[in-house]
Amino acid sequence: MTAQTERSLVIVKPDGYRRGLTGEVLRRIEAKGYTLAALQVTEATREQLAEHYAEHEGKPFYEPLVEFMSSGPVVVAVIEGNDCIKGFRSLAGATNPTEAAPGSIRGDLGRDWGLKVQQNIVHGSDSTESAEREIGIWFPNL
Ligand code: DAT
Ligand code: MG
Repeated sequence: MTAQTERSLVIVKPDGYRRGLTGEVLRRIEAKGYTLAALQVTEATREQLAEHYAEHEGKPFYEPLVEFMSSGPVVVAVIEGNDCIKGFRSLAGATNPTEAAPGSIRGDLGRDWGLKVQQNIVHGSDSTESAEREIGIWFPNL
């Protein structure tokens, strides 16, 4: 029996979009062998961000995070492939770009800018439950 192909929700955050890194992020996803199942440039609404980042509500970086994610266009993608949730988290690297390993998206392309929230170029779902929940927020028709 074949396992159902896993899906993950990836966002190129406003810093990545502004810096012209969308192609580089998508290139790494495709070079790794994952498939793009959906792709959209959009401006996130406050409602989408509140749902997306519900787990972080009340944390000191929550408001700066929502503000930052509203600061410009984002590119939202659904990627597909066996174990792609873990695989993309590995491609992305650690949350803190200073600590993210060289070779990872955040390690190669990100840095600490001394702001209240880390601007770390990409989001990737952290579990199958989050992935399905997040895909529902950004791609209600999928
Ligand atoms: P990740 O994006 O690696 O899953 P997360 O879900 O814990 O990390 O946090 C969401 C985003 O919030 C993260 O990408 C950057 C920011 N962030 C997290 N922890 C932070 C902190 N301690 N200080 C500043 N920004 C933080
Ligand atoms: Mg997270």
